[in-house]
Parts: sequence; structure tokens; C-alpha cells
Amino acid sequence: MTQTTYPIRHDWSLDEVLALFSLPLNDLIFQAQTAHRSYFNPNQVQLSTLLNIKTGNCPEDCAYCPQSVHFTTTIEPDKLMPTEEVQAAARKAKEHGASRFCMGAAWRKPKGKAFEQVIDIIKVVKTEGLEACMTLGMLDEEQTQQLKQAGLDYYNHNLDTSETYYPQIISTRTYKDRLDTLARVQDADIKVCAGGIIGMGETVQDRAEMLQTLANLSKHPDSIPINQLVRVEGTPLEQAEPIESFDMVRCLAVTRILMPASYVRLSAGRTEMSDETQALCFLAGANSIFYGEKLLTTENPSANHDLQLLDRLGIEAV
Ligand code: SAM
Ligand code: DTB
Ligand code: SF4
Repeated sequence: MTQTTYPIRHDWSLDEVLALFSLPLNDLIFQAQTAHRSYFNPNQVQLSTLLNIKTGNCPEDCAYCPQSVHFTTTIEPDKLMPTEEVQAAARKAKEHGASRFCMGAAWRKPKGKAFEQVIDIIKVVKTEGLEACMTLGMLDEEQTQQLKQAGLDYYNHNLDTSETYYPQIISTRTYKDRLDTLARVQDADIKVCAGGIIGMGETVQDRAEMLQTLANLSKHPDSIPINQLVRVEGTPLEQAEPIESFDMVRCLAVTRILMPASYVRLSAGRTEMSDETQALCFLAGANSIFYGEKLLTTENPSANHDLQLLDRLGIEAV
């Protein structure tokens, strides 16, 4: 498994990252494989199951998101799910083989009684023997400490795109807001899950800038989800130009090289990918997926299909 010490760096220049994006694919994959094999068993993929615990009516205006109150989509808004329902879903995920349970809430930031319930939810998920991950929007310092004390393992908070492109996608918060929450999570010693979305009309330079920002944080995120945009009807990005599968493969490979010891997740967008594309993504260094029929509000491949695919590739689910 751990054969060589591939360097962990926090001083990547934009030119270096762009140079990786420009490598011939075979050279890029070779380098990503070398990085991957330095820190991980290349034949294992971690399974995370997602549950949307609070749906829709979000005051933010993220152009990709069907849960924003600013856009008209088919999403039925719903208040915070009762703790028992979350527990039942966590138990089912564990029975199906997931090791981490990720819960999302369509909030700008958590508040009041709902936040108190979130604390109870973390505790019950932990009693089911799963790692707990939450994504609740911006956090203040006190909330971050309370999440840590409740036993939260991971907090997901994506940068989503480059600082340059951010204002084209979201107007209701700044990139600095995002970085501030990430710093609080890291200071509280909660593992950071932070990545982004590709396919929103951004340039390769935007992708490189986003990955450079993540790689040059004082500590690399422990988990990095790379999402392919799910183009949802009614959102401003509904008609975004589809990316080609090699864009995803390259982005995952560069992520693996920049942050060799982190879990890199092939996240949203897999329903539009062939089995062969997904195999290439694993070859490029992705070693985590969302597992289970649903992401937050959109479809994911069936659990059976995923287990069969992993089996066909000789990959063990962990
Ligand atoms: N409201 C919180 C926030 O934005 O931080 C947490 C939930 S939000 C839905 C979590 C992440 O889902 C976003 O940061 C984004 O990366 C991802 N996401 C949302 N809609 C998406 C879409 N249509 N395609 C791909 N990823 C999406
Ligand atoms: C992440 O990076 N991707 C997940 C999770 N973190 C919360 C969400 C994907 C959402 C895809 C669109 C939807 O299902 O609403
Ligand atoms: Fe709200 Fe999160 Fe969706 Fe943005 S991505 S609209 S913050 S739920």
C-alpha cells in the first residue's frame, strides 16, 4: 500500500496546476496513480450515503441548485426531518454497506431549535456505527464547537468554483464566507470535506484555481468531492453546455496529484456516465463515491449497479 512518500505540498503555483491539466492523458494518469498508490490501496473505494434532512426554500441563489427559493423547480420543500427518520435511514445505509452517512440541509446557516435537533441527529447516527458528515451552510465558532462535541466526523462545505468565477454563480455570499467557515471547521478539529462542481461554464483555469486554493490550505481537506453539474430544470444552469467525460477524469487526476493523501470523491453526475468512464475516474485516483439511489434531490445509480461495477473492476467497497 504505502510504498513511496509522494510529496504533500501547500505551495502549488497556478502555472504548475495548469501544466498538470495540459499533460497528455496517459502521463497525467500515470502520475495520479503514483500519487494514489503512495497513500491508498488502489483497489478500495469508500462508500458514503447521502440524505437530505431539510429540503428546499433556501435563501441562497446558487445557480446550480434546485433547492434555492429563487428558482422554480419541482422540488417539494420540507422542514427538518424527524430524528427517528434520519436514524432509520442511517441504519439502512449501514446495512447496505456504507461507512459514512452524509446529511445535507438547504440552509444558508443553521439556527435555533433546528440546530439543537441537528446535534441529536449526529448522536443517533454515531450510535448506528457510521461516520457522520453534515453540510448545513455557514457556521459560527460556537456552532462548530457544538458539532465537534456531538461527535461529528466530517463537515462538507464546498468552494464549488474559483474565486474569480464565484460571483457568476452565487450573489448571496462571498468566497471569503466559504473560506472562513472552512477555517473554523479545521480549527475545531472536525475533518474537512471540500470540493466543487465542474460543468458550470467555467474555464480550465477556474478549475485549476479552485484546486490550487484547496491544495494550498494549511491542511488539505480530508475528503474532496468533485461533482459534475446535474443540470436541473428551472435552475439558471439548466442549459449549461455538457462537459466531456475526459474533463471529469482530468479534474479528478489533478485533484489526486495535488492532494495525494485525501479521499477524492467521484460525486454527483454518475447517472450520466458510462461504466467505462467511471472506471477511468477510479484509475485517475477517485476513491470514494456516493452510494444509494438518491443524492440530495436528484438520482444516483442504483446500489446494485454500483456493487456490480465495483465487483467487475475488482474494487473492494470500504
Ligand atoms: N446549503 C449547504 C451549502 O450549500 O453549503 C449544504 C447543501 S448544498 C446542496 C451542498 C453541495 O451540493 C453544494 O455545495 C454543491 O457542491 C452541491 N450541489 C448542489 N446542487 C448541485 C447540482 N445541481 N449538481 C452538482 N452538485 C450540486
Ligand atoms: C457534494 O459535494 N455533493 C453532494 C454533497 N456534497 C452534499 C450533493 C450533490 C447534490 C446534487 C444535486 C441534488 O441531488 O440536489
Ligand atoms: Fe442553498 Fe446550499 Fe442549494 Fe446554495 S447549494 S441554494 S446554499 S442548499
